Amino acid sequence: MARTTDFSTWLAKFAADFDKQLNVVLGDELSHDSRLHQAVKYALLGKGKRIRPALCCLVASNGAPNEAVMRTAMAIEAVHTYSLVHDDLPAMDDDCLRRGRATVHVQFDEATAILCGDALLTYAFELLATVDVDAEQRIELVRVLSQSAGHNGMVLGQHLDIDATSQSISFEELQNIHLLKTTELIASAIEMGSVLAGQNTDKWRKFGEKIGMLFQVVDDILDVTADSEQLGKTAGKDDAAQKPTAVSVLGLDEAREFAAQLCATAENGLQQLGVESTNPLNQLPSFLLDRSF
Ligand code: GRG
Repeated sequence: MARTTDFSTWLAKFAADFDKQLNVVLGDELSHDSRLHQAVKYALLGKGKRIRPALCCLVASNGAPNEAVMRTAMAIEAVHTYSLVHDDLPAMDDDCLRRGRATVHVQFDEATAILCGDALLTYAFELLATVDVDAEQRIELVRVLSQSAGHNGMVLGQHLDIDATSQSISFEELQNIHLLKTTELIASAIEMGSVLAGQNTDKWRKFGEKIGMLFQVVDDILDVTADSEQLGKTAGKDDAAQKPTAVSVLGLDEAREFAAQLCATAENGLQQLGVESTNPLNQLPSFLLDRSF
């Protein structure tokens, strides 16, 4: 438990630094006096956990990012935030609460929320295009992020997730949805960190897949065990919307056991990657397993 608290402290500090730098960049690059720019800033500067940018920075630079790493991390967060804005729309999950406040279509309007998501997605690639690294690395960053977010990644996962609503699906089918909808982007944040660090991207990607799965299984558990205030989003939503989840398919106890197994596998993966003992990444799996928000 003490190790989890340490990581929480580290993540809170990282998120505060990240938000500060993001605020400056958005002030420079999204300065049009329009509802669209207001909506993008509202969505991006909401109180997110910043897990994905943190993972990129931890792998790229032991958590002490330079400007190129930070810009890459912002691009990943922009894609993630777009997915949340669009997922909350009436045509998808139809939610009114996100990051502890009104969703973008409730705060602004539906057309602005759609355009806000579009702007965030394209802005992510504008950010990446101007990351100050070798051209080959920059192209690799674009490849990894576009593949994980797109038609063979998160968007496909969202489509399959919508199709699976009210259906009875197998654990394997559920895992495939989780892999696409959630894990792809988390694993890519880790892989992009390894691209920036010039390390073996395949090994990091494999570790990222365990972390992404662990994140989603715990998300499914929290949906039934935590309340909306803790989560900053509507709790109990999966059950109400008849979404298949790790809990609905496996049951709560087995889902917890599965999460614990994923945590152990991820910890083992970290040892094999030879991560420095001072890197907070060592505490990440147990933090994700024990998180309550
Ligand atoms: C609309 C293309 C498109 C995709 C949507 C993100 C998503 C895919 C759906 C949201 C519902 C959901 C359960 C997604 C799984 C990923 C997930 C748990 C997202 C929430 O991530 P957190 O908890 O959010 O890191 P914060 O707000 O902390 O950044």
